[in-house]
Amino acid sequence: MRAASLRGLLRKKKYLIWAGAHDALSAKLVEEAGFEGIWVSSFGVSAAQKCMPDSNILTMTEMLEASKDIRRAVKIPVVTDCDNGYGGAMNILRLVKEFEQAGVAGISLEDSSFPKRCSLYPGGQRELVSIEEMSGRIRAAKDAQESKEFFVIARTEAFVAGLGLAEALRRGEAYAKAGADAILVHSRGPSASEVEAFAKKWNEALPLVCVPTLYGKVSAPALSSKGYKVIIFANHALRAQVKAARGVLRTLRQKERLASVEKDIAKLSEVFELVGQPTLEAHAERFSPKLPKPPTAIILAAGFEPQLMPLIVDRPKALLEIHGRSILERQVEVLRQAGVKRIAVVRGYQKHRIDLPNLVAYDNDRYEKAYILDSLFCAEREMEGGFLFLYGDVLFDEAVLLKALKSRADIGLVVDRALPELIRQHPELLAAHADLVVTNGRALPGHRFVPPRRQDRILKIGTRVPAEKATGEFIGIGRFSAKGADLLRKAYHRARAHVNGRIFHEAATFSKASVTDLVQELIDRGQRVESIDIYKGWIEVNTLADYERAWKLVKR
Ligand code: SPV
Ligand code: MG
Repeated sequence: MRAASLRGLLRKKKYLIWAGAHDALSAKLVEEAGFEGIWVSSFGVSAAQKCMPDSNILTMTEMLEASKDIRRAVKIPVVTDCDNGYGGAMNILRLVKEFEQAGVAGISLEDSSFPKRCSLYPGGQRELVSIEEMSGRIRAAKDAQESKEFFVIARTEAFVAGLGLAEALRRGEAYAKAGADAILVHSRGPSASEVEAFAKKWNEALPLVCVPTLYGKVSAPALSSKGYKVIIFANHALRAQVKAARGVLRTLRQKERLASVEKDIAKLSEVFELVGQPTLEAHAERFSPKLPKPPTAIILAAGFEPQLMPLIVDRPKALLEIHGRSILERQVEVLRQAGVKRIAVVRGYQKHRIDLPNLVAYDNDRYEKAYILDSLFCAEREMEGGFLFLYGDVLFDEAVLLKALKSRADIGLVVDRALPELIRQHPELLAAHADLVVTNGRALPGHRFVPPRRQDRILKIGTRVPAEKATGEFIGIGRFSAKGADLLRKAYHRARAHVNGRIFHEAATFSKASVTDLVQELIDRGQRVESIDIYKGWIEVNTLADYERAWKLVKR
């Protein structure tokens, strides 16, 4: 297909200009600049990919791999410079099959003997193979191709070897007779006179190709007017790269500051665009499973709790250790196990003690005056897109967390529905400050509990909910969807602006408010707040007795 389009272009256009590429990215730039074809230069690939001289050191397969990468990156025809065919006619039989199958539009074969020297290298004797041998190479190439479109350029190095015009013509004519599709006449300049003289005497119908590297003054239209159909600028992307990279790297080394080179380098977005990053995103959107993004967890660990003195004389409550690991460490471990990637901690009292790796820290430096709701809003930035919050003193089973993470509620609070049973059996265990809730449904008294299929709504929440009316206890974990987070934030800022010094639900002032006060505000305004039901599986550490109990209950 590419070979056909190469032939189509040759028919359609007065002349074609190809540019050399040494890898997929440079090929992309060649295409972007509007050239009609890619020349996979042996000089370029040797230099750029292996930093080696162009002297038959690279193998056929290395040039093939480079050509495949390049072909994949562009739509325009790709023609590979296959030097002298890497051996004899037998090698060329294989070579053509490989390149044709790789989707390369054509190849070029030159009449230098093995090992060749790059035509541009100064000095040195150039040895050419006999006309017969080169003709055999061409016949082998034409015989091996499967499609009639595959394009074989025969290149003579007669001028480069100092053999003169007559020999160059003799060779060109013989190669035409052997079946070549075009003749590349190479010359080391310094002017275009050799290639012009050749074209003047050229009587065959075959198109002529030239590579004007060392006779750079002449323009492509001028060469075309002399009879050249394809003009190849073989190594200019490579040389531009060397000069630009060398300059930038030297400056960078000297100045040790990125700003010194910013103007001389491509923008990141340019590179993103070139390698198809926007397509990648579109593909991810189409083909990758849409996994819900785990929410950020915000752990509230700012407060100072005098009832825990002197236990917390040198650390915040969240750092109390139980069997060698702090509450915070245990929380983080369970969160990570449940797939939560981003964890923020709001610190306050003894904040410098909280220094766990991979946690994002926020500080409530006014923790003595601004309580837990303000602490939560220190991490307001983390709420975007939905979040989970945890009080810094709860220890819980992984199942509890998984339930919170699975909840589809816009606003859901984890509620222990074993409460009525607890009150009935051990009223002394109910903490004085417990956040009790009233839901629209109630757990049936008894030993077992199955959460309702449709989650109950929370109607009342707070420490002043009478125990006999309560149907559950809020455990200090809440889940907000993106929308829920939005609602919460709006409610917070609205209340903050308006409440100002007056009581706010159970709080004497807004800055003393708890998260539950704001949740009650949302409920009162008609917002649905769901109860994420659990049945036991958690404890809190709020008193010395709690702490003692935790040592007995929590596994080592
Ligand atoms: C190449 O680009 O590898 C060529 C052209 O063969 S030249 O380097 O001029 O020989
Ligand atoms: Mg070459």
